[in-house]
Amino acid sequence: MLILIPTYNERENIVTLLRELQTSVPEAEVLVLDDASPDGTADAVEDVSSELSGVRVLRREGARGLGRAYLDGFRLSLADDFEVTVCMDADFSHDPGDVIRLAQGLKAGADVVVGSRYISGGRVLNWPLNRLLLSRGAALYTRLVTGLPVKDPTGGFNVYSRRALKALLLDRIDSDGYSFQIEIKHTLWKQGFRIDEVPIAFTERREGRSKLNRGIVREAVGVVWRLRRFRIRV
Ligand SMILES: Nc1nc2c(ncn2[C@@H]2O[C@H](COP(=O)(O)OP(=O)(O)OP(=O)(O)O)[C@@H](O)[C@H]2O)c(=O)[nH]1
Ligand SMILES: [Mg+2]
Repeated sequence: MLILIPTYNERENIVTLLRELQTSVPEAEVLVLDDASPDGTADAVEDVSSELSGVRVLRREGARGLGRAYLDGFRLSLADDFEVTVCMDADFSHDPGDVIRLAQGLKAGADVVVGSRYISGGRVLNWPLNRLLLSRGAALYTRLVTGLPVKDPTGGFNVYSRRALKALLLDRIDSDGYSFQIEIKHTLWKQGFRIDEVPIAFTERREGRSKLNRGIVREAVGVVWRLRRFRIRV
């Protein structure tokens, strides 16, 4: 199992998270996908990697972006022959203790397991109302426009089978922010992969600052219409 963690200025969270992962999923390898964080996140990972086994950092250069970082991670996961690839945020919104439970969904026959805030048993803790409304609104909007039958399309705590990642990389993925999460799930759904949702409790980030901005939201608003056009054509 390979756990991919994209980071931008997560120095305050990443080392603690890596330690917790070592305890909860000792057999997993971890690849941190860092976009030249000015706060030295990549150096912090490198420092701790001598002490924790199976921890690496990819120092990305050039254009910054969550989607781009993940695509690099997917390519490396396939190149290294991992059967199971887990994606999670660095800020403790995603509980390291949930990784095993999510990964078990692949054993149950799914190709993609979505850690879901918006199915029965899922929860969001400590989010202001406006943030919750934005996220729930985005989920509803995506479903209405594209028909994607996933209750939490923007979530970033997901597990992919090797088969699904392979298919994904053959497709062209253009978006980057939240819409990247939507586009991946939409692409795999259109290709007929089985997507299961498993409830998670999502918590507001522990330390550091949010990278959510208007541009990311605007991108998502446009992307779902592009996905819909694609749906009508096929
Ligand atoms: N490599 C890379 N990682 C990023 C980039 N933007 C965000 N991230 C990471 O992606 C994950 C999700 O980003 P967040 O800023 O937590 O986004 P969010 O969860 O919607 O917002 P908050 O939790 O409120 O901060 C975190 O681990 C970030 O460090 C980026 O441009 N490049
Ligand atoms: Mg976050």
